[in-house]
Amino acid sequence: TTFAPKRALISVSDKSGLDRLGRFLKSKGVEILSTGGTARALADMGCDVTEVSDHTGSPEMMDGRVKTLHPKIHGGILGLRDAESHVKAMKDHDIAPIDLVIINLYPFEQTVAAGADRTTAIENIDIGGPAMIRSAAKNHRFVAIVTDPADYDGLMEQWRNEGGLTLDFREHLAAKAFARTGAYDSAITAWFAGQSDEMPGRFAVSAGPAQPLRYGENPHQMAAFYPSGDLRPGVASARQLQGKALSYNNLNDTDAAYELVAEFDARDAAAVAIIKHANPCGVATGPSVAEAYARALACDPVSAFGGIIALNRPLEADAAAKITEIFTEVIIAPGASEAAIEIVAKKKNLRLLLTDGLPDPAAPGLAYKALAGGVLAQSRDNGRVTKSGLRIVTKRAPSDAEMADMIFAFRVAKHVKSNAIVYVRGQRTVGIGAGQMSRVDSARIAARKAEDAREAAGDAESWTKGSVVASDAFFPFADGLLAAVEAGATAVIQPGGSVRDNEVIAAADEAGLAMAFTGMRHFRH
Ligand code: 93A
Repeated sequence: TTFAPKRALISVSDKSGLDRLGRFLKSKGVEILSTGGTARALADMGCDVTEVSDHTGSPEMMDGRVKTLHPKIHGGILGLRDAESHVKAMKDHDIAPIDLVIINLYPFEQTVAAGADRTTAIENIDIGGPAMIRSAAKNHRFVAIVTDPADYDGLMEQWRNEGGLTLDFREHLAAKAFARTGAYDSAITAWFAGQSDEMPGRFAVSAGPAQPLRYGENPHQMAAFYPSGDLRPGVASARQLQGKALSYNNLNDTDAAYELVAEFDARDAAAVAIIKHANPCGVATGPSVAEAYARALACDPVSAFGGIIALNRPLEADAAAKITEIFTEVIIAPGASEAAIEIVAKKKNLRLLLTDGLPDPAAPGLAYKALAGGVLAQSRDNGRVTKSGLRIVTKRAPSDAEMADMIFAFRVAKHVKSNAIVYVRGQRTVGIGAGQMSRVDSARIAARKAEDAREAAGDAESWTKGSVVASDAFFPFADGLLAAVEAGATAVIQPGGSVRDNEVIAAADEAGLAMAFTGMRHFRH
C-alpha cells in the first residue's frame, strides 16, 4: 500500500517551502501540474512544470475563479485505481491519474483579519482548492494530500526512508485535510455572522433557521435563537398560546424553570418552580398545582414578581387564578385545561407555553458557553441523586422526612447558580442562597431569605428550624455547616470530598445532625 507518487498537482497560495519540495519532486522524476502563480514560482526555481490549463486544454478563466474545476483534474484525483469501470473511464476520457496533491488555500482568514472590504473577502473564498483537497482526501487509498507546508519535511523524509508514502501517513494527511476545509468553512461562516446586523439564517451548530430575537440580554445586544434539532419537550418545542414573543431572557429563564421542575415526578406530586434571573426563588410540591404554587410563592414572594413559572402537571383553573394575581412573565406546563386557558387569556401579556410532556432530566445532550476565541462544550448535567446513591456519614441517620427533603433540596441545588445553598422543609424551599463567591455568604443569604419569608408569612417560628440544607459542592470548612446549624437545620446533603471532611463530619456529629454525601457535585455557572 506504500507507493511513490508519479504525478503531482501543486496549487498553493502560501509558497513557503515550495523550492525544496519542488527540487525533491524533480529528483524523484515526478511530473508536476500546477496553476498559474504556483507554476511560475516553480519554473523560476528551475522545475519543469505543466500548467493545469495545458493539461486540461481549458484555460484559467474568470480571474482564476475557474482553473482546476475540470474532470481531467477531479477525475485524475478521484478515480479508483482498482475499479475496472473507473480505470476505463479514465482511459476513455484521457484522464491521467494524479497521486499527490499539494494545496493550501486562498488566505481567507488572514484577509479578513487584515480588515479587507467585503468584495476582497469574498474573492478570497477558495472554491477549487477545497474541492481538490476533499477529492484527494476522500481517495487517500490512492492519493496523498498535503495541506500544510509544515508537512513537506515529513513527506520527503518518509519517501526517502520508505521509498514512498504509507497508507498510515496518507490517512493522517486526509484527516488533517478535512479538518482544514472544515475550519476554513467555519471561518467563512463566522465572517458572514459578523457582517450583518441581522444574524445569519444558519449557524454551524444550528439544525434550522435562526429565530431572530428583539435583542439579547440587554437592548444594545443583538440576538437569535438557534434550534438544535433536539425535539425533547422544552421551551424550544413548546406551543405558545398567547402573549408577546419570548425575549432572550424569557427563553433562558423558561428553560431553567422547566428543566428544574422536571426533576420532580408528576406521578408523586404536583411541583412548581418560580424562576428569576435563571435562579429559582421558590420550588415546592403539593397535592395540587395550586397548592404547590402557593407553597413555592411563599419562599420569596417579593422576588417572584415578574417571574417565570414552570409546572410538572397541566395548569388547572384554580392555579391559573392564583398565578394571575401577581405579574408573571411566562407559564410553561405540560398542558392546560380549557378553563385555565380562559383565565390566562385575560392577562394579554402573559405568555402561556404548553408542551406534550416534561423534559427528561437524565437525557444526554451538550451545553455550550462562548468565551473569547472559542466555545466551551460539555455534556449537560444530567446527574441525579437517588436515595440508594447517598452515603450517610454521621452517627445519626436521617429520618424518612429528612431523607425526602434532602433529595428534594439537592435536586433544586443542581439548578441554582454556584455557590448554592438551599434550605428545604416539607418538600418546599424556604431559603435559597445563589451565585455567591463564598459558600458562607450563600449560606447566610439563604438563612436571611428564610427569615424574610417567615416574616412575610407572619409566622412566629423560624422556617429553617427543622429544615435540611443542601450544598452544591462540599463544605471546605466546618463554618458553612455551623451557619446552617445555627439557622436550625437538622440534616445536611452535600457531595463530600473535602480534605477536611473529617472536621466537617465531627462538627455535624457534635451538633446531632444527620449528613449524607452524594459523591456528585452540581456546579452551575
Ligand atoms: O478561484 S478558485 O476557487 N478556483 C479554482 O478553480 C482553483 N484552483 C485552485 N481557486 C483555486 N485554486 C487556489 O488557487 C488554490 O487553492 C491555491 O490557493 C491558489 C493557487 O493559485 P496560483 O497557483 O495561481 O497562485
